[in-house]
Amino acid sequence: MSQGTFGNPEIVEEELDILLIGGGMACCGAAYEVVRWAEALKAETGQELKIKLVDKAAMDRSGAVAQGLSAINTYIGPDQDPADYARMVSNDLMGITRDDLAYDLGRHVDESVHLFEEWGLPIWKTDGEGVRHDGAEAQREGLPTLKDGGRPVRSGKWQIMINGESYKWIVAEAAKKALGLDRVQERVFIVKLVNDKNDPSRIAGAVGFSTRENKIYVFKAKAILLAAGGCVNLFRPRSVGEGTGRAWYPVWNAGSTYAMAAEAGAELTMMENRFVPARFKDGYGPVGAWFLLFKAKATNAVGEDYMTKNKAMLDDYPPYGQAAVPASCLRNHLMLKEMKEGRGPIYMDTVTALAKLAETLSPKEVKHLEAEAWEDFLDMCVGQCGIWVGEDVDPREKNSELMPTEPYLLGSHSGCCGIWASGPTDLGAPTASDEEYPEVPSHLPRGWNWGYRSMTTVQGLFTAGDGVGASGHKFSSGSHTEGRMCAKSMVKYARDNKDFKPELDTPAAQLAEEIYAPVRTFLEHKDYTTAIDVNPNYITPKMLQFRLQKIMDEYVAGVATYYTTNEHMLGVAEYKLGLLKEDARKMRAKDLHELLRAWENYHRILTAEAHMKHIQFRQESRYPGFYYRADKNFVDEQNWKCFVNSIYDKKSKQWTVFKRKHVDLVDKSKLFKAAAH
Ligand code: SFD
Ligand code: AMP
Repeated sequence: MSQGTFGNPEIVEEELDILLIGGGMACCGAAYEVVRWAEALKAETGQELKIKLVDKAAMDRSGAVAQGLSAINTYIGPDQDPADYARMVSNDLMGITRDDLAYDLGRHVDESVHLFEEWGLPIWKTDGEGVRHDGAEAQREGLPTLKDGGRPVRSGKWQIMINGESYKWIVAEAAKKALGLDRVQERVFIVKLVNDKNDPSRIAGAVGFSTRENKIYVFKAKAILLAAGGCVNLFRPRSVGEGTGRAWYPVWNAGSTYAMAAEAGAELTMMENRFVPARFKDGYGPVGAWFLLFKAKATNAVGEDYMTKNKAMLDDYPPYGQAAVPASCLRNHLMLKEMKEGRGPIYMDTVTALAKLAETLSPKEVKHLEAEAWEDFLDMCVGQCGIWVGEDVDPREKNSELMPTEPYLLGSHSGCCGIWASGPTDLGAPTASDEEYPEVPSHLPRGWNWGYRSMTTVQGLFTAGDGVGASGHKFSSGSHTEGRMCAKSMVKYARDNKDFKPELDTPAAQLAEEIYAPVRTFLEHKDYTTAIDVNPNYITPKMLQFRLQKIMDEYVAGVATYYTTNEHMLGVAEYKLGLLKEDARKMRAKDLHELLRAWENYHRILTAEAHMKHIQFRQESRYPGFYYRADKNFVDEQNWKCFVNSIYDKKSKQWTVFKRKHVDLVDKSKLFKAAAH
């Protein structure tokens, strides 16, 4: 076999049954679970499945959990109901979520958390006397595991505290151990999915390249799980210049999930949604533990609690404003009023919170608490510690600034954009007639299930975690759970389609040429100038990314306009994105790293376009605090309490955007009866 050179890569072709794209929480869940179902299938029928996982990075530290986390944000526990969870998800996302998906997740997620603990993840515990122990101490003292009735330390209603610096290592280790290293291939970036030659509504494979060797990979597979995370850096980040590279969600989540699914013809949903987290300024440090565990309040510059002061603003958004816990976007909405009217900076009042806690705690406990505050950052956002050290912040003496960040697109955290996915069979009615499925309650909506849990509208293509739209608040544990669900249904799909032989709709050599186009562009033109970055024949991926970020920031409701846009600005964005797409074909790649950057940008552009189109289509401002359509600055329950979905046609390069009916499966009135104001 030839070795391949930069200009002439080796093409490696492989035939599989199941391909997992990504090595994050979702794919780790799938990798662990798939083996169990595949072995059962083999024992039952003798059918042996060829399975592979490819990750563009190294699984131990890839994806959003790379740096670690200090809380698992979704753990239901014995005292709560999955329906309560579905209610919370709906409320936080302004009423438009799929209750079937959230409920299903809620009833399975704890199993993933129990597995994490079994694999060694230290989980904080409350002992019989009500004393809190951090995870390491709880392990040392032999406190019972969650599975055996151990009580976690809740930072909030749904969140539990962990010692999570090595969270991803632990989860990846279990995934690799289950799958076996020969079925894991790291540092392979998947560029596109390939549809079946004989049936374009089916998936047949995926192509990518090695980020270390001159190799192109062409995979054929019956079933593919696409779980490559959300999308970061499509907007100009607040951190530029000396801060470039810092972001809240991982910069290596480049929209691959949404772009590749769209190009394969999968229906997307709620791509207008975004998440704008309020974070500790500059370091993007997490706030959840401060708000929920330490009971801190956020204030404006003169110490006023804007959630209390501006409470009446919530009345503009019935019924969501009346919920006991206002949605994340509404919390931002109240904060932004202070910033826009010149009463910034906004502060997290750490001083008062810690002083209050000290009133009831012993000095030893206070010391421990202080260590916890640092550890919250050390576990998942080390850069924030650098800022506290650099700026001489002692949280007992000095409050820290909060800031709403640039927008992020994701479906697993406090956002719900993503792919339209098939729900559970026993909750959402199948598309077939009621007579065929008499056991399925018929009051549930049709069209939310088409046979295989988590399959997209492209046959054989599955998604999980950030990929699944119209749900959200799954977080790390829920994404892992969705991956496990996918594994089970993919094995079923592979069994049901045993004789299907995928055929790629494009020859491997042509696909390879497409992937290496930025390399060709570079090699052809590099000698035209003496400065490698200055050349009229190509654009560097870095410059192209700046252009994308500028368009999105200034016209599609980025930080430049306090998250505000309108029909006219969106029109300009549409035009400029069109030009950018043309120029994207001239991206160069001077090495494999730039080839990665080039294709990441390509994925970002398509994701950005979907985001823009959906905002353009939805004639209201559903998420005040995340974005405002100044020309439609209201929530219109009558006409827009519906999903906005879209399909991209890769041939014509056109989007079709349309409404899908929304139905509440879980009674939401409970949320509002409990309203505190
Ligand atoms: O503080 C390709 N998250 C939190 N979850 C919690 O449970 N608790 C928390 O405390 C959380 N917080 C938090 C969180 C994330 C981040 C970044 C911070 C803080 C700073 C959220 C979870 O991490 C998140 O929900 C899940 O990780 C989502 O899982 P998944 O599998 O959907 O995405 P991933 O883990 O990012 O993995 C993506 C994988 O895809 C690979 N990849 N591979 C091949 N080809 C391509 N083209 C690819 N593109 C990407 C990646 O390498 C990766 O392996 S807090 O805010 O609340
Ligand atoms: P964060 O650190 O902001 O990502 O938050 C972690 C978890 O706490 C998520 O489940 C958030 O939805 C939740 N959370 C954060 N801040 C608040 C708040 N002020 N009120 C209620 N829930 C919050």
